[in-house]
Amino acid sequence: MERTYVMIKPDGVQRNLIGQIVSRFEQKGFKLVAGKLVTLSKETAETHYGEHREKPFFNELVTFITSGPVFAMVWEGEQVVKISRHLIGATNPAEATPGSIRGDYAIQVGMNVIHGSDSTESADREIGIFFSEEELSTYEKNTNVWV
Ligand code: RTP
Ligand code: MG
Repeated sequence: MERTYVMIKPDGVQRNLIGQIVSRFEQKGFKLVAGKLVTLSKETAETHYGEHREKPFFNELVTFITSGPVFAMVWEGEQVVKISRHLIGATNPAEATPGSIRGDYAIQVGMNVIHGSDSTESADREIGIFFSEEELSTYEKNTNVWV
């Protein structure tokens, strides 16, 4: 089953958006495979955003993403990479559709609340940066048993 890496950025954590964002992924029907609150080192941030190393906003991006804890997650489901990008919305919140996470919660491109992998290859790479194999849970959901 396909997996993606999703990360609530420091602005989203500070603004108490973890619960609402997790809820959107749960309600969509995806399965949470891993999640943790973690503060990124400069090295981890530079590795994660390595593709942007030459961009003018790179230093600003690394400074921002290391400025406080992020909530790192792995979500699983059919077409989860593509569908998560739709849930998240356009990179620039000014262009993000209302109803998307960035469209509803963000204003600035530099503080756009959430990250989601842009391809299955990126997802595999990013999951490997943030989680060990033991941290990824494999389980079935059977709601009838619990209530
Ligand atoms: P992300 O990787 O964080 O999920 O965002 P994305 O795929 O939608 O966008 P990407 O092109 O990968 O850019 C990574 C992050 O860099 C910041 N950015 N700033 N100042 C700028 O023009 C600019 N452009 C991009 C954004 O915070 C973006 O999420
Ligand atoms: Mg990206």
